[in-house]
Amino acid sequence: MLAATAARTQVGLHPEVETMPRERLAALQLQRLRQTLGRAWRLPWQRDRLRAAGLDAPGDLHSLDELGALPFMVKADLRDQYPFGLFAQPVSELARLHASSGTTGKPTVVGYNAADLDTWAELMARTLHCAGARRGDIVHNAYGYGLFTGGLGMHAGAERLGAVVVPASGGGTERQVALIMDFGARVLCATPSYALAIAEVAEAQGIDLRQSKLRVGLFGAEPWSEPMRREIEARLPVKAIDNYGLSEIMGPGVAVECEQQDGLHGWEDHFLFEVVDPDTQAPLPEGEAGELVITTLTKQALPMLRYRTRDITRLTREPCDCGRTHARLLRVSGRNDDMLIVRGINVFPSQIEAVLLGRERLAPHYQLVLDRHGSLDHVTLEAEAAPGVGAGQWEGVARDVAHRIKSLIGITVDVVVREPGALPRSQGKAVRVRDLRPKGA
Ligand code: DLL
Repeated sequence: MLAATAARTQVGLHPEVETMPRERLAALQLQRLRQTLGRAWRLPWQRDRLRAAGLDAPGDLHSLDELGALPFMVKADLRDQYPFGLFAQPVSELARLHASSGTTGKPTVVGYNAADLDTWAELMARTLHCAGARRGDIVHNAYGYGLFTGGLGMHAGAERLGAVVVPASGGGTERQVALIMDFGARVLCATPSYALAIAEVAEAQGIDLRQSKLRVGLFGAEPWSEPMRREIEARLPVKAIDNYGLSEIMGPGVAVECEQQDGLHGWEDHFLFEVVDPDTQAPLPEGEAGELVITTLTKQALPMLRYRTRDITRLTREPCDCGRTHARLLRVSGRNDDMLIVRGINVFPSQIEAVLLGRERLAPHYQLVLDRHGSLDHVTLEAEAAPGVGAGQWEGVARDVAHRIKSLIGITVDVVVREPGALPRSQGKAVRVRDLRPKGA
């Protein structure tokens, strides 16, 4: 009994919270949700909406079940109140601003006070630790530094953990390879597509990163598939760990896989997770795929209530073999906005990736080109021949991939195989879809 307790308390960087019994976690969540409502209440915009939903005062919420009656927030709310309209305190009291560019209109601006930065660093340290990073490790951080939350978020977490951080940022890939080898990094942080680009550049330079000291990879910020994980793990000597986050909620550090690689633990002492039907917004039972909705429980400068992430995932609260009690997100397959509807069939780029990757004669790079033929959407998959695969074979490879996509996903795509190196390489988030359809169609 004693031994079991001792073993249990060693799970995670913050064992007492990471393995907290679910009833205690729920009590903590309710207490923190009330505090968050109290902060949100300072904003007339939030107060009016909450009152309209039947809440007379922040303390009026008596159970987590009542959360479902509160109104959602969406990305447009942040844009409409650009730049600082949703902050619960004056901007002069904050310590940091980040922004995500987005493809249309104004960027989305998020703010942190000193306490928020402290919480974020703690959660990132916990996230890195959960992935397998330890104090004293050299952490090569190839996430972009700047307004993007990836670089600075990981950086603060690695420092808080007591690791040695190399602030490489994105780009200059040849130099990154040299630094990884020379400094002996044990942990690599990057988008999965950039991790592959690093591996590829190393191979082209005749450097075998499989002989490096790398052991842990924290890959996220974009959707990726199981075959992509296998591809990365074959080319780099790492356990490839998925981690998820978004700037509106905090940045990286919202959810991460443990060594089981079986779903991403969402840190429920800081966030409430719901999955809803994206069309009706009705709550979905555990295990069903739908839109992830997140409420922050400790963010002070920018409390977010029931934020509709547009990300599609499934949630489980089944116990995990690692001993952590926090719910798991079962991979984020993609954004609702990135979902293609091809002749009535919904498909995410990551599903096509899963069919494409691991084909022997193809390199693990691709782009989907959307076009319009008459009144119908048309998809072309641009794939790339693996080095050494002669042009005479490309057509056969293309036919084979088109056939597999048809039989496994049910959609018809044209497949074009291009010469090695023809497709753009990512330095951050990969661009998987080029939409050439006429605007407004
Ligand atoms: O990408 C934060 C981040 C940085 C996460 C580094 C992980 C690592 P944004 O730029 O605001 O923030 O983009 C957030 O990226 O809503 C998802 O659509 C997507 N995304 C992030 N992580 C994953 C993941 C950062 N692991 C948006 N799997 C999110 C799938 C992901 N999609």
